[in-house]
Amino acid sequence: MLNTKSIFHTLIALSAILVLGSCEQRDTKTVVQGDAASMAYVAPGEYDEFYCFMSGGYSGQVTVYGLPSGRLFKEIPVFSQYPENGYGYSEETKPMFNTSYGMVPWDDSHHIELSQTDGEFDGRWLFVNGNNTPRIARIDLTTFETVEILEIPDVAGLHCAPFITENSEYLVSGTRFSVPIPQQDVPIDSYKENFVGLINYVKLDQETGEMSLDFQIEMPGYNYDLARNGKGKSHGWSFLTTYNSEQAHTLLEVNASQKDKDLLAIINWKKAAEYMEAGKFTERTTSYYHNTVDHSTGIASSEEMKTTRILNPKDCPDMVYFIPVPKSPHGCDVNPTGEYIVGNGKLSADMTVYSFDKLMKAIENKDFTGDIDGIPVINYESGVHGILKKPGLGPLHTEFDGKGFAYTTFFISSEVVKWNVEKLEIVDRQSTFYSPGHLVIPGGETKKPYGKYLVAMNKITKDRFLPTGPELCHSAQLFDISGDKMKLILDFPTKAEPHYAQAIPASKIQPNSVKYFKIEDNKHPYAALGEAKARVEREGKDVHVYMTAIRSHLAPDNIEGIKMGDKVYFHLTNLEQDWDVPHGFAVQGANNAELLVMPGQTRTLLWEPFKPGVFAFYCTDFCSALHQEMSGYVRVSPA
Ligand code: CUK
Ligand code: CUA
Repeated sequence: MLNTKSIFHTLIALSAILVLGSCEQRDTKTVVQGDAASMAYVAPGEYDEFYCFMSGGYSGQVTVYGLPSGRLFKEIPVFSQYPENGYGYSEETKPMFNTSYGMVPWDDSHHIELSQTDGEFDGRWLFVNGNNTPRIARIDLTTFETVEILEIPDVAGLHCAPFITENSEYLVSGTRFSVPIPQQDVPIDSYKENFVGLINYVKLDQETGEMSLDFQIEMPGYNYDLARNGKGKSHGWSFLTTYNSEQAHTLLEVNASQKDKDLLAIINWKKAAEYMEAGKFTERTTSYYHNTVDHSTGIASSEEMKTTRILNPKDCPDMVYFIPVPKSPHGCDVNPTGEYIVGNGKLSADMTVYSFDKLMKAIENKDFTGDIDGIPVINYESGVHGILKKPGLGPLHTEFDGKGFAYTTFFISSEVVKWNVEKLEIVDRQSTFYSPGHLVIPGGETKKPYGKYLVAMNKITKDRFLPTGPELCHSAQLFDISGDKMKLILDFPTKAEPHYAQAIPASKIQPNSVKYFKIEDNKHPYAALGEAKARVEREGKDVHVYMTAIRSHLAPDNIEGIKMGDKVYFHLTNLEQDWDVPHGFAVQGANNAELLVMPGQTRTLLWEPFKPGVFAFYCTDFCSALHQEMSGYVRVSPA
């Protein structure tokens, strides 16, 4: 029998071969079926059937695609500045980046999560994590704008986030890296004594979707990787994969993968909520920011929060459990009925499927093999439904089609495998090009998957598209899964590196999409709600230009009286009340880029004159036949 180390080295060697050598072009002509083009074809003027939201990975943003066409509709800026629409440059949006670490205008986003009602997507909000500087953002799906960002305190790498419960009660997240809490200057090799893991429960306001950090559960210093919440019968429970149960602090000699098994954490969050009610928490002083956009003004502002509430499993019995999971698990996915939990061990040759009923029985019978820091460890055999033997190499993520099948990506062997969850039988496998990470089936993580399509998001692109220098777009591949066999029907490029994605029927979003903001609802303090109100007001060194834009002029268009040392605030209100008529604004030498203003909205550009003279400004969005005439001058005189 191979020992674990040699299995590990074999896997590493295999992956090295794949990465370095064997991404040779495979003949996909035999894979793509004759009618593939018509299956992915959406005729001019027709709409796609699904919206597909993809995380942006290291871009920190979210992108919106249509399925089955694979057409890119929009990039929604979330954690990073975005020149296309001025997000993070305008005075209204800058506060979105405030954190307890200062202003952080670039992050890494991995997982998106659509809001749910009764275990199905409801099309109201989209949540996404900020991985590096731990945060969760909320996007309003009527406007496709980021409207809220909540920092999560005392964690490092909020990778395991944000996973929603079936009625959008909570978003669950876990720290990827355990760290000293509170942060302090300690030797790194004091990891075992000083480093702590936290699992965070963010409560959602059921009406507004607004997030608040309800409580954090103190956990052993492991790495918490991915989570899913139960549904149906398992509603009320969270499941999280962990790795590095060795608590190693250096990966030299693959410290973190010595053990044969890591642990799956199982949390009864309803019980946790009861402990909160009963006051079983301790309050800790900390600092984190909550940034929200005021609905009536469109202005973001930040509030610093100073305390957090901690539940410790030692004081709260029957709240947290562990069960062994094959080594270095990554994905953790719950099937539509809520009965099966799939743990994907990246470095294990097999996949373990847990049974919720069996787990509950084991807990009831106290079928434990011991405990870790007061957290009972469930006997592995008692919780397992079965093992899917040798399905492929490097299983990462699993989604479901609602017909009893699971689909798992295999990073190392570059394929998607379809298997029967109940019977643990493999029924189909198809190559992907190359090395898929996550995959998405519309509704594939909900109680009622829509099935039909599967998108594999590949980590390696190599030769799939025309080369664009060293930086290649990432590659997504669309499969038709309506039949017994998966059919590859389309390759399409993606922006940055999508990790997870979710897809929802267009009918759940399209009817609610806002076409413009109503001018009478605009309560921005510097709005000019009509061209007659356009004016310039001076307050000491601050000059406020109340500017309006409507096809086809900017008012005022000649501005004088500005002196060196002034700060000029151009508050541009777009007076249009029609769909698809933004106006742009750019002023020469602006130290702060440009603006793009949606109909009915006000946006502000801060401009600090750099030398005396007369400088041009103009609209940047070709808005009418007189667009080129939409311009003006600002005169700057010596102080
Ligand atoms: S992760 Cu990237 S492939 Cu950040 Cu969910 Cu698995
Ligand atoms: Cu407004 Cu061009």
